[in-house]
Amino acid sequence: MKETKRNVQATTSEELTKIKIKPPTNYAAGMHGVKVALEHVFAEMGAVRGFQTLAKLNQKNGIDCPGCAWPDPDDKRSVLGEYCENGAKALAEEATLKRVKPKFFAKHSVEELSRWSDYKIGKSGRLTQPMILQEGSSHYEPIAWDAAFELIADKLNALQSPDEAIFYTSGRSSNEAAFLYGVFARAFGTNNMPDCSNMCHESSGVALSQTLGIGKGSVTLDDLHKADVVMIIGQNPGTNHPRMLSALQKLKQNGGKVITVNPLEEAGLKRFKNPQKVADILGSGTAITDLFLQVRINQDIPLLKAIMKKLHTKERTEGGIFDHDFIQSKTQGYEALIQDLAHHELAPLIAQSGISETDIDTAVELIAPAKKVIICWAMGLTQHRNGVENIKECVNLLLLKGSIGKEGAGTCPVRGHSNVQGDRSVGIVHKTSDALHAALQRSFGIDAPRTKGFDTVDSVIAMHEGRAKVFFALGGNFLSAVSDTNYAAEALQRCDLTVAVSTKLNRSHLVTGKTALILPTLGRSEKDIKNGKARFVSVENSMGKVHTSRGSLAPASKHLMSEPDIIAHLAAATLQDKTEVDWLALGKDYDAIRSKISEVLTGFEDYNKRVKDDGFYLPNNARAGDFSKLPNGRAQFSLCTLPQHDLKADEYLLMTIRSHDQFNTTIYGLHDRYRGVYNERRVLFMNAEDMKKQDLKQLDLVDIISEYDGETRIAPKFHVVSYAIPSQNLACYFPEANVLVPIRHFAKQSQTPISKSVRVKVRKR
Ligand SMILES: Nc1nc2c(c(=O)[nH]1)N[C@H]1C(S)=C(S)[C@@H](COP(=O)(O)OP(=O)(O)OC[C@H]3O[C@@H](n4cnc5c(=O)[nH]c(N)nc54)[C@H](O)[C@@H]3O)O[C@H]1N2
Ligand SMILES: Nc1nc2c(c(=O)[nH]1)N[C@H]1C(S)=C(S)[C@@H](COP(=O)(O)OP(=O)(O)OC[C@H]3O[C@@H](n4cnc5c(=O)[nH]c(N)nc54)[C@H](O)[C@@H]3O)O[C@H]1N2
Ligand code: SF4
Ligand SMILES: [Mo]
Repeated sequence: MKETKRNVQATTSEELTKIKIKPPTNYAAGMHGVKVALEHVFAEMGAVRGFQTLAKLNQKNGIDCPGCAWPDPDDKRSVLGEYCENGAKALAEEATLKRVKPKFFAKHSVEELSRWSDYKIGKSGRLTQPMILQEGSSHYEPIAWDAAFELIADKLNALQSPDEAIFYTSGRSSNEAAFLYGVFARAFGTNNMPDCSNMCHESSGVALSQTLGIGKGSVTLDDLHKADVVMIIGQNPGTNHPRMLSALQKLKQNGGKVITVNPLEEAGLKRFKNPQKVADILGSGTAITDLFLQVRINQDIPLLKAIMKKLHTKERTEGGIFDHDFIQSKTQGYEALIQDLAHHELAPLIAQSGISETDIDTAVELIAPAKKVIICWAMGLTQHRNGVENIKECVNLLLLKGSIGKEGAGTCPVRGHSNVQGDRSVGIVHKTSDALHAALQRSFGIDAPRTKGFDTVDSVIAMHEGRAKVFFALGGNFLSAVSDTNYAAEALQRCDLTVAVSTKLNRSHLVTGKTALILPTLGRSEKDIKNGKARFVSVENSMGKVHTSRGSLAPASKHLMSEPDIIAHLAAATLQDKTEVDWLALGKDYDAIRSKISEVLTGFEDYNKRVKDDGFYLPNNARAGDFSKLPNGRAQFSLCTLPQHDLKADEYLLMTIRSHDQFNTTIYGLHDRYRGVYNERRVLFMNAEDMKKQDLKQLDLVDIISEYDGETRIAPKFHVVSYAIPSQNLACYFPEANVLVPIRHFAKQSQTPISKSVRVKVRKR
């Protein structure tokens, strides 16, 4: 048997010598954004096919954008196009005309492919046929669908316990596929259902459930237009949720103010040139941020405490700042919060945040008179050891202002993957609640397991320790998305079988279990036809609205199966007559799946009718101002502790962030236009003074080193780029930097890896 050596991470990109640095831009979108979008679409999809498909993106009865989870307007949609540059790139990536056929796999060994950069791997094209990598083999070979399902069923049924299997989900699956998958995993007998949420907004879910009784945001798109003040903390919408800028533009036109809190002054939050407005294209666009607070990494809690302390002082002297009616009738813990604030001295809070007192005073002046406040956030708050408390501190401020449960106010955790919120709503969670247990029993005759399953961190450790042996992924790129790449690679390689249901090739297909399967599936943009009938799926956006998505392109290959069909076949092959469920019938008919969802889950009553009509909002108690399920029927104030990092003189906190040309581990291109970086991803953004201290010049090559629990992790060969970032703070891109993130370091309560505050040193090469 020939041993193959797989690269778990391509350490250099092909373009290493072509790096070019320009000053960061002052605005987002504009005609340049349109040009880049069209270049991607034309190159991958062809012009006519591209234009026709773009016209259907995010339109009613059209294709839900496969990019982020930003919502579409409820009423009118823009005829000029209801998408952004990165939505177009996401579509182009999926709807490419390039194909990865069996010939491709016969030509390139797995070992060879693993030496390609992530960019080159992703650009190979769409997967076309089920493929198997037999134990000891160097190349993938075609396998028939039935044989693939039989092999998976045999491996699953040979396990000593169902808990030796893991069923991962990435957030692009439809509600229909995700629901069936969750029912199958529980019928098989495990709650081991990690999902990308664990690495993403899990901290938001935990914090919001505990304080407001629902693990989702409370605002709608319309609220965002109507707020007095919107705070955007730890989020880069210009790149990751670009259509949010149109909403912020409307807010500004209505007289609302925007406060941005971020270690980087992201271009998209400076100015927005709406490509649909002639005046914007010709002129300088709309200024988005009124006040930029350049917080040090993970020092949001000291900043929020300083703001709340100053608001409280104003409340005592002037009055009318806090909403006492709301606080008295709807909340619990106000006195304790005020006492806690009194224990903190203002000066050290301000010093710790890294922001001047003048700027904090300006923030207080903006927030004090506001009656309607919204706080938006994303990974800049969730991916820290204190990720849950970061969000609880935001909730504290909103509760003081009575800004929950009324128009123009509330929480806005901005979700990542286009259906990550929906997957959670329909049962992708690593535990089974009492209500779900009872409903599954009633509707499917299934006795779901009661023990808590593995999340992503638990899964990696369990595979590494040999406690899990089969890893099945419904989408995603687990190896490159999770922390501690080398450890995760060892973990996956110890599995007997890894299976990936995927649209495109990625590194998780190359660093695998002893046997590996690729099951190619339809993308959102493709027609899903069964027995001559077109089927549609449904998804939930970041603001809790469930709606349809209908593909319109011819499938990338005639061998593709839809995700619900794949799950149905998996379940039928594995469970045979162990359940009464007619899995294959469900896989064929999504109306039947939706009827089951109506039976099992509250909020989805009459699903088929309501989703076909115009979509519907799921119930949201926080939006309704109903906290009756919380202790004493009240929203909860929380006492949050200050983050402690105690960095030594030569240590830094590193945040691993997204460039403008990627979608998570999918690399669309090698530029990060707004930040002025071209042709290279291995860059390390560093403060100029810190560079001087370390005797580093622009574009010097360095290794980044993290040391945790006596173990050293190294990310080699990064170019230093001088950037306006606070001292002792650094930034670079993931997935390249994931080798540095220690698997056992994650947020308390949510277990979200500390991807935004990794303690590192920098060594010149
Ligand atoms: N084009 C594109 N769109 C995407 C994605 C993509 O990769 N590409 N990914 C999708 C997914 S799954 C997600 S979850 C979202 C992610 O969306 P974001 O959370 O916007 O993505 P990140 O690049 O991780 O950026 C986090 C931002 O937080 C800031 N930040 C980091 N640490 C801190 C901190 O301690 N405090 C504060 N206040 N700010 C901090 C960073 O400077 C950066 O601006 O985007 C989704 N949309
Ligand atoms: N260091 C660091 N690590 C991070 C983060 C960070 O900020 N820093 N962010 C984290 C976050 S927020 C997230 S959400 C995770 C993302 O983790 P994942 O969701 O696992 O990763 P993606 O890169 O989004 O997955 C891309 C792959 O999904 C497959 N795919 C695309 N569309 C479809 C589809 O329609 N169906 C199926 N079946 N497959 C499809 C393609 O094969 C593609 O290669 O990464 C996390 N990792
Ligand atoms: S904002 Fe998000 S959902 Fe909307 S078009 Fe852009 S990528 Fe797609
Ligand atoms: Mo995410």
